[in-house]
Amino acid sequence: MAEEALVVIDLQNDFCPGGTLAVEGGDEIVPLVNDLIRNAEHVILTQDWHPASHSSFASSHPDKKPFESMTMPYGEQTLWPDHCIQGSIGSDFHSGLAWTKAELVIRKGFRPTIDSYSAFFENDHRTPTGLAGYLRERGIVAITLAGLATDFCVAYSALDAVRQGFAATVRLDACRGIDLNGSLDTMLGQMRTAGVTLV
Ligand code: VGL
Ligand code: ZN
Repeated sequence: MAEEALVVIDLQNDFCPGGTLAVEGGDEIVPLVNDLIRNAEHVILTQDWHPASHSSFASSHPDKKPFESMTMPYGEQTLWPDHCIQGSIGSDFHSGLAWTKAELVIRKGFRPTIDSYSAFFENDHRTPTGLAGYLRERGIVAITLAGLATDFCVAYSALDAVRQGFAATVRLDACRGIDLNGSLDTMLGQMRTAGVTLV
């Protein structure tokens, strides 16, 4: 039977106010996401999960500052403040998130030399997280996405979902964006063009 799943992206302390890579209003979506969780058939969470000194951290590159970018072997990479370090409080889910119903937690960004925005593939667009296979084996054909950040991990996940043949809906009211150099408009446009349903 065709099943649907809710995928909650990176609703972690470091992306909420007070965190090291805080998304404005990131914590405001928690009640909405909890409603979505309550009403979902299946719930999957993603957790940004970096080792200390991850290559996506500006602090790992002596001549770089946060929000600058640099060329990696797999392409351009934005450099971030240190965030979501494995096992840190910043990497924990927001304390108000009703996460217990989750059937799967996909961790990403754990390889030291490559970042991973998407829940499906790392930033080389080649290395899979295993999520597509998991969804297929479970008979899940459509996903709804919510979480942080709209223009990075949510958008990359939605675009990959469509490329992998899943129907994808983004609940914009239950997302918040970083908006770096117009990234929010850019990614909303890319999602619309790709056939992601934005509601
Ligand atoms: C994210 C930047 C770096 C996200 C994760 O969850 O959107 N953004 N790591
Ligand atoms: Zn990250």
